[in-house]
Amino acid sequence: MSGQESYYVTTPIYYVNDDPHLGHLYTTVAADVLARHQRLSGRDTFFLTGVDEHGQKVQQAAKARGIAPLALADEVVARYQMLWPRFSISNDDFIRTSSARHQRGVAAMWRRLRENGALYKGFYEDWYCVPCETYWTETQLHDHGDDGRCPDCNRPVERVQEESWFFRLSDYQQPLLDHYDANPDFIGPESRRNEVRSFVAGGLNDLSVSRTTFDWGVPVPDDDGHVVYVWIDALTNYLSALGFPDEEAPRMRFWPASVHLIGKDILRFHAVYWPAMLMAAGLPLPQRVFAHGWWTVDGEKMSKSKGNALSPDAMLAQVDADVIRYFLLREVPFGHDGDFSFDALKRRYNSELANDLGNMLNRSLSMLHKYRDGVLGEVGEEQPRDRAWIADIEAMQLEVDRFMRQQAFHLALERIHTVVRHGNRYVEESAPWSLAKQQQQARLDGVLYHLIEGLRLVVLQLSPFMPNKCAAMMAQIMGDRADEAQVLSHHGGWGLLAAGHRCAKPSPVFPRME
Ligand code: ME8
Repeated sequence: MSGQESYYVTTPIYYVNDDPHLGHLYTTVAADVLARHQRLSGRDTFFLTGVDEHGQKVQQAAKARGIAPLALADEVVARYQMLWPRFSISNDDFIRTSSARHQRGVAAMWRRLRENGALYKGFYEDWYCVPCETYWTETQLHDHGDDGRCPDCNRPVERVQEESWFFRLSDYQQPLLDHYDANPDFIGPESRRNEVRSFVAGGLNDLSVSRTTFDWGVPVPDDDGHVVYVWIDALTNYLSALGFPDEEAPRMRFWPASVHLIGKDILRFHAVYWPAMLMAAGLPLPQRVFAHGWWTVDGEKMSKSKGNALSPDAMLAQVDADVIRYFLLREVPFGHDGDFSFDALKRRYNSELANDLGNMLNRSLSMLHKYRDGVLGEVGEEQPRDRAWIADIEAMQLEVDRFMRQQAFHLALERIHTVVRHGNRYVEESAPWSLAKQQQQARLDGVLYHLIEGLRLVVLQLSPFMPNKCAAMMAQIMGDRADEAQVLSHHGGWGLLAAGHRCAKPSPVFPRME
Protein backbone atom coordinates (compact mmCIF):
# COMPACT_ATOMS: atom_id res chain seq x y z
CA MET A 1 0.00 0.00 0.00
CA SER A 2 2.31 2.76 -1.16
CA GLY A 3 0.00 5.38 -2.64
CA GLN A 4 3.11 7.10 -4.01
CA GLU A 5 2.93 6.35 -7.72
CA SER A 6 -0.80 5.97 -7.90
CA TYR A 7 -3.61 8.46 -7.61
CA TYR A 8 -6.97 7.72 -5.98
CA VAL A 9 -9.78 10.27 -5.94
CA THR A 10 -13.25 9.77 -4.49
CA THR A 11 -16.60 11.56 -4.29
CA PRO A 12 -19.01 11.13 -1.40
CA ILE A 13 -21.40 8.26 -1.95
CA TYR A 14 -24.76 9.94 -2.36
CA TYR A 15 -27.89 9.05 -0.43
CA VAL A 16 -30.54 7.28 -2.47
CA ASN A 17 -33.45 8.96 -0.74
CA ASP A 18 -33.31 11.73 -3.32
CA ASP A 19 -32.55 12.30 -7.00
CA PRO A 20 -29.20 13.67 -8.17
CA HIS A 21 -28.99 17.46 -8.38
CA LEU A 22 -26.53 20.21 -9.14
CA GLY A 23 -24.64 19.70 -5.85
CA HIS A 24 -23.94 16.03 -6.56
CA LEU A 25 -22.94 16.91 -10.09
CA TYR A 26 -20.47 19.49 -8.80
CA THR A 27 -18.40 17.17 -6.61
CA THR A 28 -18.48 14.43 -9.23
CA VAL A 29 -17.34 16.72 -12.05
CA ALA A 30 -14.53 18.05 -9.86
CA ALA A 31 -13.36 14.51 -9.09
CA ASP A 32 -13.59 13.60 -12.76
CA VAL A 33 -11.41 16.55 -13.73
CA LEU A 34 -8.77 15.53 -11.19
CA ALA A 35 -8.83 11.94 -12.42
CA ARG A 36 -8.54 12.98 -16.06
CA HIS A 37 -5.73 15.39 -15.27
CA GLN A 38 -3.77 12.65 -13.49
CA ARG A 39 -4.37 10.14 -16.28
CA LEU A 40 -3.10 12.72 -18.73
CA SER A 41 0.15 12.97 -16.81
CA GLY A 42 0.45 9.21 -17.06
CA ARG A 43 -0.31 8.35 -13.45
CA ASP A 44 -1.95 5.08 -12.40
CA THR A 45 -5.34 6.51 -11.46
CA PHE A 46 -8.49 5.26 -9.78
CA PHE A 47 -11.67 7.30 -9.53
CA LEU A 48 -14.53 6.10 -7.34
CA THR A 49 -18.08 7.28 -6.90
CA GLY A 50 -21.22 5.50 -5.76
CA VAL A 51 -24.24 5.56 -3.49
CA ASP A 52 -25.06 5.32 0.19
CA GLU A 53 -28.12 3.11 0.47
CA HIS A 54 -28.49 2.34 4.15
CA GLY A 55 -29.75 4.17 7.23
CA GLN A 56 -32.90 5.47 8.78
CA LYS A 57 -33.35 8.30 6.30
CA VAL A 58 -33.44 5.95 3.29
CA GLN A 59 -35.64 3.48 5.16
CA GLN A 60 -38.11 6.27 5.97
CA ALA A 61 -38.12 7.59 2.40
CA ALA A 62 -38.87 4.08 1.10
CA LYS A 63 -41.62 3.62 3.66
CA ALA A 64 -43.22 6.90 2.64
CA ARG A 65 -43.36 5.58 -0.92
CA GLY A 66 -44.63 2.19 0.24
CA ILE A 67 -41.70 0.30 -1.28
CA ALA A 68 -38.74 -1.67 0.08
CA PRO A 69 -35.53 0.31 0.69
CA LEU A 70 -33.69 -1.75 -1.90
CA ALA A 71 -36.37 -1.04 -4.48
CA LEU A 72 -35.96 2.70 -3.84
CA ALA A 73 -32.20 2.33 -4.07
CA ASP A 74 -32.41 0.44 -7.36
CA GLU A 75 -34.52 3.22 -8.82
CA VAL A 76 -32.21 6.04 -7.77
CA VAL A 77 -29.05 4.13 -8.63
CA ALA A 78 -30.34 3.76 -12.17
CA ARG A 79 -30.74 7.55 -12.36
CA TYR A 80 -27.15 8.13 -11.23
CA GLN A 81 -25.81 5.51 -13.57
CA MET A 82 -27.63 7.02 -16.53
CA LEU A 83 -26.65 10.53 -15.57
CA TRP A 84 -22.88 10.22 -15.17
CA PRO A 85 -22.06 9.22 -18.77
CA ARG A 86 -24.08 12.20 -20.00
CA PHE A 87 -21.55 14.40 -18.19
CA SER A 88 -18.57 12.30 -19.34
CA ILE A 89 -17.88 11.14 -15.80
CA SER A 90 -15.04 8.63 -16.15
CA ASN A 91 -15.33 6.79 -12.82
CA ASP A 92 -13.48 3.48 -12.69
CA ASP A 93 -16.01 1.92 -10.35
CA PHE A 94 -19.39 2.61 -8.81
CA ILE A 95 -19.88 1.31 -5.29
CA ARG A 96 -23.24 0.46 -3.76
CA THR A 97 -23.35 -0.07 -0.03
CA SER A 98 -25.97 -2.80 -0.43
CA SER A 99 -23.47 -4.91 -2.40
CA ALA A 100 -21.96 -8.06 -0.89
CA ARG A 101 -18.39 -6.80 -1.44
CA HIS A 102 -19.09 -3.64 0.53
CA GLN A 103 -20.88 -5.39 3.37
CA ARG A 104 -17.96 -7.77 3.66
CA GLY A 105 -15.63 -4.77 3.96
CA VAL A 106 -17.77 -3.18 6.66
CA ALA A 107 -17.95 -6.41 8.66
CA ALA A 108 -14.16 -6.73 8.43
CA MET A 109 -13.67 -3.12 9.52
CA TRP A 110 -15.98 -3.69 12.48
CA ARG A 111 -14.12 -6.82 13.56
CA ARG A 112 -10.81 -5.04 13.32
CA LEU A 113 -12.02 -2.15 15.44
CA ARG A 114 -13.41 -4.60 17.94
CA GLU A 115 -10.27 -6.73 18.07
CA ASN A 116 -8.19 -3.60 18.60
CA GLY A 117 -10.30 -2.65 21.60
CA ALA A 118 -11.82 0.43 19.96
CA LEU A 119 -15.45 -0.64 20.49
CA TYR A 120 -17.49 -1.24 23.63
CA LYS A 121 -21.14 -1.80 24.37
CA GLY A 122 -23.23 0.67 26.32
CA PHE A 123 -26.52 2.52 26.28
CA TYR A 124 -27.20 5.58 24.17
CA GLU A 125 -29.62 8.14 25.49
CA ASP A 126 -29.58 11.41 23.59
CA TRP A 127 -30.69 12.91 20.29
CA TYR A 128 -30.49 11.99 16.62
CA CYS A 129 -31.03 13.95 13.43
CA VAL A 130 -32.36 11.60 10.74
CA PRO A 131 -31.79 13.90 7.71
CA CYS A 132 -28.13 14.30 8.75
CA GLU A 133 -27.83 10.80 10.23
CA THR A 134 -26.03 12.49 13.14
CA TYR A 135 -26.02 12.05 16.91
CA TRP A 136 -26.28 15.09 19.19
CA THR A 137 -25.78 15.37 22.94
CA GLU A 138 -28.01 17.39 25.22
CA THR A 139 -25.19 19.94 25.60
CA GLN A 140 -24.74 20.36 21.87
CA LEU A 141 -28.46 20.98 21.45
CA HIS A 142 -28.40 23.34 24.39
CA ASP A 143 -25.51 25.33 22.87
CA HIS A 144 -27.49 25.55 19.66
CA GLY A 145 -30.48 27.16 21.39
CA ASP A 146 -32.37 24.36 23.04
CA ASP A 147 -35.16 24.38 20.48
CA GLY A 148 -35.01 20.66 19.73
CA ARG A 149 -33.46 21.30 16.34
CA CYS A 150 -30.34 19.90 14.69
CA PRO A 151 -27.34 22.24 15.06
CA ASP A 152 -26.36 21.41 11.45
CA CYS A 153 -29.59 21.46 9.45
CA ASN A 154 -32.03 23.00 11.90
CA ARG A 155 -34.62 20.27 11.47
CA PRO A 156 -36.23 18.57 14.49
CA VAL A 157 -34.12 15.90 16.20
CA GLU A 158 -35.53 12.75 17.75
CA ARG A 159 -34.88 11.11 21.09
CA VAL A 160 -32.90 7.85 20.92
CA GLN A 161 -32.69 5.50 23.89
CA GLU A 162 -31.22 2.15 23.04
CA GLU A 163 -28.45 -0.29 23.64
CA SER A 164 -25.57 0.66 21.40
CA TRP A 165 -21.98 -0.04 20.51
CA PHE A 166 -19.59 2.87 20.99
CA PHE A 167 -16.38 3.79 19.23
CA ARG A 168 -13.68 5.21 21.52
CA LEU A 169 -13.42 8.45 19.57
CA SER A 170 -12.30 10.32 22.68
CA ASP A 171 -9.03 8.34 22.63
CA TYR A 172 -8.15 9.97 19.31
CA GLN A 173 -8.28 13.62 20.22
CA GLN A 174 -4.52 14.01 20.62
CA PRO A 175 -3.53 11.67 17.77
CA LEU A 176 -5.85 13.63 15.45
CA LEU A 177 -4.46 17.00 16.54
CA ASP A 178 -0.95 15.66 16.04
CA HIS A 179 -1.89 14.44 12.61
CA TYR A 180 -3.36 17.80 11.54
CA ASP A 181 -0.25 19.57 12.78
CA ALA A 182 2.19 17.20 11.14
CA ASN A 183 0.25 17.17 7.84
CA PRO A 184 -0.80 20.70 7.02
CA ASP A 185 -2.25 19.53 3.68
CA PHE A 186 -4.51 16.92 5.24
CA ILE A 187 -7.55 19.22 5.19
CA GLY A 188 -8.30 21.76 2.49
CA PRO A 189 -9.06 24.57 2.18
CA GLU A 190 -7.04 26.07 5.01
CA SER A 191 -10.03 27.76 6.68
CA ARG A 192 -11.73 24.39 7.04
CA ARG A 193 -8.62 22.92 8.57
CA ASN A 194 -8.71 25.50 11.34
CA GLU A 195 -12.39 24.82 11.89
CA VAL A 196 -11.83 21.09 12.29
CA ARG A 197 -8.82 21.63 14.50
CA SER A 198 -10.77 23.77 16.94
CA PHE A 199 -13.66 21.31 16.92
CA VAL A 200 -11.34 18.48 17.92
CA ALA A 201 -9.42 20.63 20.39
CA GLY A 202 -12.79 21.32 22.06
CA GLY A 203 -13.00 17.65 23.08
CA LEU A 204 -14.45 14.50 21.53
CA ASN A 205 -17.14 12.20 22.91
CA ASP A 206 -17.22 8.52 22.15
CA LEU A 207 -19.44 7.85 19.16
CA SER A 208 -22.48 5.63 19.11
CA VAL A 209 -21.93 3.25 16.19
CA SER A 210 -24.84 0.83 16.14
CA ARG A 211 -28.63 1.03 16.06
CA THR A 212 -31.32 -1.44 17.12
CA THR A 213 -34.55 0.36 16.26
CA PHE A 214 -34.49 -0.29 12.52
CA ASP A 215 -32.78 -2.86 10.34
CA TRP A 216 -31.81 -1.27 7.01
CA GLY A 217 -28.07 -1.52 7.33
CA VAL A 218 -25.11 -3.86 7.65
CA PRO A 219 -25.68 -6.30 10.55
CA VAL A 220 -23.17 -5.92 13.38
CA PRO A 221 -21.01 -9.07 13.28
CA ASP A 222 -21.76 -11.46 16.15
CA ASP A 223 -24.48 -9.29 17.68
CA ASP A 224 -27.95 -9.92 16.32
CA GLY A 225 -30.33 -7.01 16.36
CA HIS A 226 -27.71 -4.28 15.85
CA VAL A 227 -26.99 -2.62 12.52
CA VAL A 228 -23.81 -0.64 11.91
CA TYR A 229 -24.25 3.17 12.13
CA VAL A 230 -24.67 4.40 8.57
CA TRP A 231 -21.61 6.67 8.64
CA ILE A 232 -19.26 3.85 9.72
CA ASP A 233 -20.82 1.80 6.94
CA ALA A 234 -20.58 4.58 4.34
CA LEU A 235 -17.02 5.76 5.05
CA THR A 236 -15.76 2.21 4.62
CA ASN A 237 -16.79 2.34 0.93
CA TYR A 238 -13.48 4.02 0.10
CA LEU A 239 -11.75 0.79 1.12
CA SER A 240 -14.32 -1.86 0.25
CA ALA A 241 -14.29 -0.71 -3.38
CA LEU A 242 -10.58 -1.49 -3.47
CA GLY A 243 -11.12 -5.04 -2.23
CA PHE A 244 -10.60 -4.48 1.50
CA PRO A 245 -10.15 -6.58 3.65
CA ASP A 246 -8.15 -8.52 1.06
CA GLU A 247 -4.87 -6.65 1.37
CA GLU A 248 -3.50 -8.52 -1.64
CA ALA A 249 -6.30 -7.27 -3.90
CA PRO A 250 -4.63 -5.49 -6.85
CA ARG A 251 -6.61 -2.32 -6.23
CA MET A 252 -5.35 -2.01 -2.69
CA ARG A 253 -2.30 -0.35 -4.27
CA PHE A 254 -4.44 2.77 -4.47
CA TRP A 255 -4.76 3.06 -0.71
CA PRO A 256 -4.29 5.52 0.95
CA ALA A 257 -6.51 7.78 -1.14
CA SER A 258 -4.87 10.86 -2.64
CA VAL A 259 -7.93 13.00 -2.02
CA HIS A 260 -11.50 12.59 -0.77
CA LEU A 261 -13.57 15.35 -2.37
CA ILE A 262 -16.62 16.26 -0.32
CA GLY A 263 -18.93 19.18 0.44
CA LYS A 264 -18.42 21.18 3.60
CA ASP A 265 -21.54 19.57 5.13
CA ILE A 266 -19.76 16.28 5.73
CA LEU A 267 -16.30 17.44 6.70
CA ARG A 268 -16.50 16.31 10.34
CA PHE A 269 -17.20 12.74 9.24
CA HIS A 270 -14.25 12.71 6.85
CA ALA A 271 -11.69 14.70 8.78
CA VAL A 272 -12.46 13.47 12.31
CA TYR A 273 -14.36 10.17 12.42
CA TRP A 274 -12.77 8.56 9.39
CA PRO A 275 -9.12 9.18 10.28
CA ALA A 276 -9.84 8.10 13.86
CA MET A 277 -11.40 4.88 12.59
CA LEU A 278 -8.45 4.23 10.32
CA MET A 279 -5.99 4.85 13.16
CA ALA A 280 -7.94 2.42 15.33
CA ALA A 281 -7.95 -0.15 12.54
CA GLY A 282 -4.21 0.30 11.96
CA LEU A 283 -4.64 1.52 8.39
CA PRO A 284 -2.92 4.44 6.62
CA LEU A 285 -4.84 7.73 6.46
CA PRO A 286 -5.91 9.45 3.23
CA GLN A 287 -3.48 12.12 2.09
CA ARG A 288 -6.08 14.83 1.82
CA VAL A 289 -9.72 15.70 2.39
CA PHE A 290 -10.99 18.72 0.48
CA ALA A 291 -14.34 20.27 1.41
CA HIS A 292 -15.85 22.50 -1.25
CA GLY A 293 -18.56 25.10 -0.74
CA TRP A 294 -22.28 25.19 -1.28
CA TRP A 295 -24.25 26.07 -4.42
CA THR A 296 -27.45 28.00 -4.23
CA VAL A 297 -29.71 28.54 -7.24
CA ASP A 298 -30.73 32.09 -8.10
CA GLY A 299 -29.85 33.06 -4.56
CA GLU A 300 -31.84 30.30 -2.84
CA LYS A 301 -30.82 27.15 -1.02
CA MET A 302 -31.84 24.11 -3.05
CA SER A 303 -34.33 21.96 -1.25
CA LYS A 304 -36.78 19.20 -1.89
CA SER A 305 -39.58 21.10 -0.15
CA LYS A 306 -39.06 24.21 -2.29
CA GLY A 307 -38.73 22.02 -5.36
CA ASN A 308 -35.96 24.25 -6.74
CA ALA A 309 -33.21 21.63 -6.79
CA LEU A 310 -31.59 21.96 -10.19
CA SER A 311 -31.63 18.60 -11.92
CA PRO A 312 -28.60 17.91 -14.10
CA ASP A 313 -30.85 16.38 -16.74
CA ALA A 314 -32.92 19.56 -16.92
CA MET A 315 -29.72 21.61 -17.19
CA LEU A 316 -28.64 19.53 -20.18
CA ALA A 317 -31.80 20.52 -21.97
CA GLN A 318 -30.44 24.08 -21.98
CA VAL A 319 -26.66 23.84 -22.11
CA ASP A 320 -23.97 21.45 -23.31
CA ALA A 321 -22.52 19.20 -20.58
CA ASP A 322 -18.93 20.36 -21.12
CA VAL A 323 -19.96 23.98 -20.79
CA ILE A 324 -21.67 23.22 -17.47
CA ARG A 325 -18.53 21.42 -16.30
CA TYR A 326 -16.39 24.41 -17.25
CA PHE A 327 -18.70 26.93 -15.66
CA LEU A 328 -19.03 25.08 -12.33
CA LEU A 329 -15.29 24.96 -11.83
CA ARG A 330 -14.50 28.37 -13.33
CA GLU A 331 -17.14 30.57 -11.76
CA VAL A 332 -16.53 29.94 -8.07
CA PRO A 333 -13.20 29.40 -6.30
CA PHE A 334 -13.27 25.77 -5.19
CA GLY A 335 -13.92 25.87 -1.47
CA HIS A 336 -16.21 28.94 -1.62
CA ASP A 337 -19.99 29.03 -1.83
CA GLY A 338 -21.52 30.08 -5.12
CA ASP A 339 -24.75 30.90 -6.83
CA PHE A 340 -25.81 29.22 -10.04
CA SER A 341 -27.61 31.15 -12.75
CA PHE A 342 -27.89 30.55 -16.46
CA ASP A 343 -27.23 34.25 -17.06
CA ALA A 344 -23.84 34.05 -15.40
CA LEU A 345 -23.10 30.89 -17.35
CA LYS A 346 -23.97 32.57 -20.63
CA ARG A 347 -21.78 35.58 -19.88
CA ARG A 348 -18.81 33.44 -19.06
CA TYR A 349 -19.35 31.21 -22.04
CA ASN A 350 -19.61 34.04 -24.51
CA SER A 351 -16.60 35.93 -23.26
CA GLU A 352 -14.14 33.13 -22.51
CA LEU A 353 -15.15 30.24 -24.71
CA ALA A 354 -16.96 31.72 -27.71
CA ASN A 355 -14.86 34.90 -27.96
CA ASP A 356 -11.42 34.17 -26.64
CA LEU A 357 -10.80 30.47 -27.14
CA GLY A 358 -13.21 29.78 -29.99
CA ASN A 359 -11.92 32.77 -31.91
CA MET A 360 -8.33 31.89 -31.47
CA LEU A 361 -8.87 28.40 -32.85
CA ASN A 362 -11.04 29.61 -35.68
CA ARG A 363 -8.84 32.42 -36.86
CA SER A 364 -5.65 30.33 -36.60
CA LEU A 365 -7.03 27.46 -38.64
CA SER A 366 -8.75 29.80 -41.10
CA MET A 367 -5.49 31.62 -41.78
CA LEU A 368 -3.62 28.35 -42.17
CA HIS A 369 -6.14 27.31 -44.80
CA LYS A 370 -6.33 30.69 -46.48
CA TYR A 371 -2.59 31.25 -46.78
CA ARG A 372 -1.02 27.78 -46.66
CA ASP A 373 -3.70 25.39 -47.80
CA GLY A 374 -4.07 23.95 -44.28
CA VAL A 375 -0.49 22.67 -44.12
CA LEU A 376 2.10 23.67 -41.51
CA GLY A 377 5.44 24.91 -42.81
CA GLU A 378 8.90 25.06 -41.26
CA VAL A 379 9.21 26.84 -37.90
CA GLY A 380 12.11 28.93 -39.10
CA GLU A 381 14.14 31.16 -36.85
CA GLU A 382 12.53 31.83 -33.46
CA GLN A 383 11.80 35.43 -32.60
CA PRO A 384 11.65 36.83 -29.03
CA ARG A 385 7.85 36.92 -29.32
CA ASP A 386 7.80 33.19 -30.15
CA ARG A 387 10.05 32.37 -27.24
CA ALA A 388 7.85 34.34 -24.85
CA TRP A 389 4.82 32.46 -26.15
CA ILE A 390 6.43 29.02 -25.68
CA ALA A 391 7.73 30.01 -22.24
CA ASP A 392 4.27 31.14 -21.21
CA ILE A 393 2.77 27.81 -22.28
CA GLU A 394 5.41 25.78 -20.50
CA ALA A 395 5.00 27.81 -17.33
CA MET A 396 1.22 27.38 -17.62
CA GLN A 397 1.57 23.59 -17.78
CA LEU A 398 3.57 23.50 -14.57
CA GLU A 399 1.28 25.92 -12.79
CA VAL A 400 -1.87 24.09 -13.85
CA ASP A 401 -0.41 20.91 -12.42
CA ARG A 402 0.39 22.68 -9.16
CA PHE A 403 -3.09 24.18 -8.95
CA MET A 404 -4.69 20.82 -9.62
CA ARG A 405 -2.75 19.30 -6.73
CA GLN A 406 -4.37 21.94 -4.53
CA GLN A 407 -7.83 21.43 -6.09
CA ALA A 408 -7.66 25.09 -7.19
CA PHE A 409 -9.62 24.51 -10.41
CA HIS A 410 -10.54 28.17 -10.81
CA LEU A 411 -6.86 29.15 -10.75
CA ALA A 412 -5.94 26.42 -13.22
CA LEU A 413 -8.63 27.65 -15.62
CA GLU A 414 -7.68 31.27 -15.06
CA ARG A 415 -4.06 30.42 -15.91
CA ILE A 416 -5.05 28.57 -19.07
CA HIS A 417 -7.16 31.53 -20.04
CA THR A 418 -4.23 33.93 -19.71
CA VAL A 419 -2.47 31.84 -22.35
CA VAL A 420 -5.51 32.08 -24.62
CA ARG A 421 -5.46 35.85 -24.26
CA HIS A 422 -1.73 35.83 -24.90
CA GLY A 423 -2.41 33.81 -28.06
CA ASN A 424 -4.88 36.36 -29.35
CA ARG A 425 -2.33 39.10 -28.65
CA TYR A 426 0.31 37.08 -30.44
CA VAL A 427 -1.93 36.99 -33.51
CA GLU A 428 -2.54 40.76 -33.39
CA GLU A 429 1.11 41.57 -32.92
CA SER A 430 2.40 39.13 -35.51
CA ALA A 431 -0.28 40.18 -38.02
CA PRO A 432 -0.16 37.11 -40.29
CA TRP A 433 -2.36 38.98 -42.81
CA SER A 434 0.39 41.57 -43.35
CA LEU A 435 3.04 38.86 -43.58
CA ALA A 436 0.93 37.21 -46.27
CA LYS A 437 0.47 40.46 -48.13
CA GLN A 438 4.20 41.17 -47.98
CA GLN A 439 4.89 37.60 -49.06
CA GLN A 440 7.05 36.89 -46.02
CA GLN A 441 6.33 33.17 -46.32
CA ALA A 442 8.98 31.90 -43.93
CA ARG A 443 7.88 34.13 -41.09
CA LEU A 444 4.23 33.49 -41.85
CA ASP A 445 4.89 29.75 -41.51
CA GLY A 446 6.68 30.33 -38.21
CA VAL A 447 3.82 32.36 -36.77
CA LEU A 448 1.14 29.89 -37.84
CA TYR A 449 3.16 27.00 -36.48
CA HIS A 450 3.58 28.65 -33.08
CA LEU A 451 -0.06 29.48 -32.90
CA ILE A 452 -1.35 26.06 -33.73
CA GLU A 453 1.17 24.06 -31.72
CA GLY A 454 0.41 26.37 -28.78
CA LEU A 455 -3.29 25.81 -29.24
CA ARG A 456 -2.75 22.07 -29.18
CA LEU A 457 -1.14 22.36 -25.75
CA VAL A 458 -3.86 24.68 -24.47
CA VAL A 459 -6.53 22.22 -25.59
CA LEU A 460 -4.64 19.38 -23.94
CA GLN A 461 -4.61 21.18 -20.59
CA LEU A 462 -8.29 22.03 -20.94
CA SER A 463 -9.33 18.53 -21.91
CA PRO A 464 -9.92 17.25 -18.36
CA PHE A 465 -12.47 20.05 -17.94
CA MET A 466 -14.22 19.75 -21.30
CA PRO A 467 -13.41 16.32 -22.73
CA ASN A 468 -15.80 16.45 -25.69
CA LYS A 469 -15.27 20.05 -26.71
CA CYS A 470 -11.54 19.50 -26.50
CA ALA A 471 -11.74 16.31 -28.54
CA ALA A 472 -13.58 18.32 -31.22
CA MET A 473 -10.91 21.07 -31.15
CA MET A 474 -8.14 18.52 -31.12
CA ALA A 475 -9.63 16.74 -34.13
CA GLN A 476 -9.39 19.99 -36.10
CA ILE A 477 -5.83 20.64 -35.00
CA MET A 478 -4.69 17.07 -35.59
CA GLY A 479 -6.40 16.92 -39.01
CA ASP A 480 -5.37 13.71 -40.76
CA ARG A 481 -3.91 12.36 -37.54
CA ALA A 482 -7.11 12.99 -35.58
CA ASP A 483 -7.78 9.39 -34.80
CA GLU A 484 -4.35 8.66 -33.40
CA ALA A 485 -4.65 7.44 -29.85
CA GLN A 486 -2.15 10.00 -28.66
CA VAL A 487 -4.31 12.95 -29.59
CA LEU A 488 -5.64 13.43 -26.09
CA SER A 489 -2.94 11.66 -24.18
CA HIS A 490 0.17 13.01 -22.65
CA HIS A 491 2.00 14.60 -25.56
CA GLY A 492 2.48 17.66 -23.49
CA GLY A 493 5.87 18.68 -24.88
CA TRP A 494 6.32 21.50 -27.40
CA GLY A 495 6.91 20.33 -30.94
CA LEU A 496 4.74 17.29 -31.64
CA LEU A 497 3.34 18.85 -34.80
CA ALA A 498 5.84 19.00 -37.65
CA ALA A 499 6.17 20.71 -41.00
CA GLY A 500 3.92 19.07 -43.56
CA HIS A 501 1.15 18.36 -41.03
CA ARG A 502 -2.31 19.12 -42.37
CA CYS A 503 -4.97 20.56 -40.06
CA ALA A 504 -8.67 20.16 -40.68
CA LYS A 505 -10.85 23.09 -41.74
CA PRO A 506 -12.17 25.04 -38.76
CA SER A 507 -15.73 24.51 -37.66
CA PRO A 508 -17.07 26.42 -34.68
CA VAL A 509 -16.94 24.51 -31.39
CA PHE A 510 -18.33 27.34 -29.26
CA PRO A 511 -21.11 29.11 -31.15
CA ARG A 512 -22.26 32.29 -29.39
CA MET A 513 -25.19 31.91 -26.99
CA GLU A 514 -27.88 34.50 -27.48
O1 ME8 B 1 -23.95 13.21 2.74
N1 ME8 B 1 -23.74 22.42 -3.15
O2 ME8 B 1 -24.85 12.13 0.91
P1 ME8 B 1 -25.67 13.30 0.20
C1 ME8 B 1 -22.62 21.73 -3.32
N2 ME8 B 1 -24.29 9.81 1.96
N3 ME8 B 1 -22.51 20.40 -3.10
C2 ME8 B 1 -23.60 19.74 -2.71
C3 ME8 B 1 -24.84 20.42 -2.51
C4 ME8 B 1 -24.88 21.82 -2.77
N4 ME8 B 1 -25.98 22.54 -2.62
N5 ME8 B 1 -25.74 19.50 -2.13
C5 ME8 B 1 -25.11 18.29 -2.08
C6 ME8 B 1 -24.17 12.21 2.10
N6 ME8 B 1 -23.82 18.43 -2.44
C7 ME8 B 1 -23.58 10.89 2.54
C8 ME8 B 1 -22.12 10.86 2.16
S1 ME8 B 1 -19.71 9.71 2.06
C9 ME8 B 1 -18.94 8.42 2.78
C10 ME8 B 1 -21.37 9.63 2.58
C11 ME8 B 1 -22.82 17.34 -2.58
O3 ME8 B 1 -26.48 12.64 -0.86
C12 ME8 B 1 -21.62 17.55 -1.66
O4 ME8 B 1 -20.57 16.77 -2.15
O5 ME8 B 1 -26.36 14.13 1.20
C13 ME8 B 1 -22.12 16.95 -0.37
O6 ME8 B 1 -21.07 16.64 0.52
C14 ME8 B 1 -22.81 15.71 -0.88
O7 ME8 B 1 -23.42 16.13 -2.11
C15 ME8 B 1 -23.84 15.16 0.10
O8 ME8 B 1 -24.55 14.14 -0.55
